[in-house]
Amino acid sequence: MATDPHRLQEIREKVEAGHRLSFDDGLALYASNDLFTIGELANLVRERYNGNYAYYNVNTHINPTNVCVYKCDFCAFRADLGEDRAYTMDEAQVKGRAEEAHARGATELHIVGGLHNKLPFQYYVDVVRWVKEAAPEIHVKAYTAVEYEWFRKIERAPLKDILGRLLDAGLGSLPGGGAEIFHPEVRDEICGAKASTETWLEVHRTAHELGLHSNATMLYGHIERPEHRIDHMIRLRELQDQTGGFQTFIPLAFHPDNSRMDDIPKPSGVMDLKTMAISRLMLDNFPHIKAYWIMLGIKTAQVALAFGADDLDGTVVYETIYHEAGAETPQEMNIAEIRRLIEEAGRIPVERDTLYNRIEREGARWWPGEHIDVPALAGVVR
Ligand code: V47
Ligand code: SF4
Repeated sequence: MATDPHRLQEIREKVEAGHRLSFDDGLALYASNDLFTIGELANLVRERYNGNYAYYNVNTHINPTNVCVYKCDFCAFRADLGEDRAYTMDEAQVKGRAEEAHARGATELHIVGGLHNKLPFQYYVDVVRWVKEAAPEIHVKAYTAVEYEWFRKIERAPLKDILGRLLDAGLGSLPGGGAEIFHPEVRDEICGAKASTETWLEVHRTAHELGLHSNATMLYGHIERPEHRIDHMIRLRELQDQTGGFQTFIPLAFHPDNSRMDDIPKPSGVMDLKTMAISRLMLDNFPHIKAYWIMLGIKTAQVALAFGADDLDGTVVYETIYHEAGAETPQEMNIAEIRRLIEEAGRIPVERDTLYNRIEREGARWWPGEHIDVPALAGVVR
């Protein structure tokens, strides 16, 4: 049933007063077809937190192996050991990528991959070490909570030790992958074998306790319903209230091609923009909301800058996970293209590093400037 205008007015009053939205408010927003009002409210919060700025970074992805013990229904990236498509990068390949990234002026390497049934934990530590040997100043954002859970299993060591060994090798922060949908009605169905919701949250909590920052994602547009999405956001909001360690929330649009869920159509433009906006409204304690252009498509990502998003992610080179699943976006955008998209959307482009320090740049040479603070976050009334 569509949401009546009085209900949206109630939500508007809460948003304008900086009051926290409830589970029911989130559902009412999803039930509404008034995309303009939802977008306007999200934009209000977006501008309260991040003004007219839109952030991007210069980064590259490394997926060290696609061999994975799990078989998540939505995944088109994984392979079995011995299959033709299966690969595992060696030291020279990893270092080659890091050197190339350094030469292009990248500030970040985003490293995630499969859970290989034969590789020891030391391999994953070495990947981080190889990158730092080849390009010491690059920030390593590595491994999802699902991978950390796997490392804990194969190494039979506490999470703090696992994270500690990776920190010693040069780990800088954690990406937000592996979250999918937390609600068991969906998680059990699409990826029940891998790290549970509780474990995902525990990994991020532990990382935050060690002083690391991390991101969080949500995979939407498949079998989940609005109540599962809102539940997902509220679980993240609760952890963020306790730790404050999350930087950015990234709603990930499901890409069906080559997956075991290829009978499901891609999420629509309305779904993409609603989810972006509702994320901004529900996650009142997250400083940033990212429109990951690789999966949203460049055009939707640009429009999302008016629907709650303040970040476009990066130049991204060598993206595999989405392209295996049918993403038609290019493998990379250059800095000039990203800045033009942002300016055309009426925003001010700001290059940031992974930890949201402004980047000063001359060609491939760069150095971090001041931290991008979001003081308005403190004003949320819970
Ligand atoms: O966890 C896998 C998703 C994630 C598909 O932290 C799919 O800055 C859609 O987490 N269709 C990995 N999604 C990517 C990720 C990420 C991306 C960009 C930035 C950051 C960040 C993190 O990709 C997986 C899963 O949720 N995924 N297959 C698919 N067919
Ligand atoms: Fe493996 Fe990750 Fe793909 Fe699941 S999403 S099958 S854990 S690579």
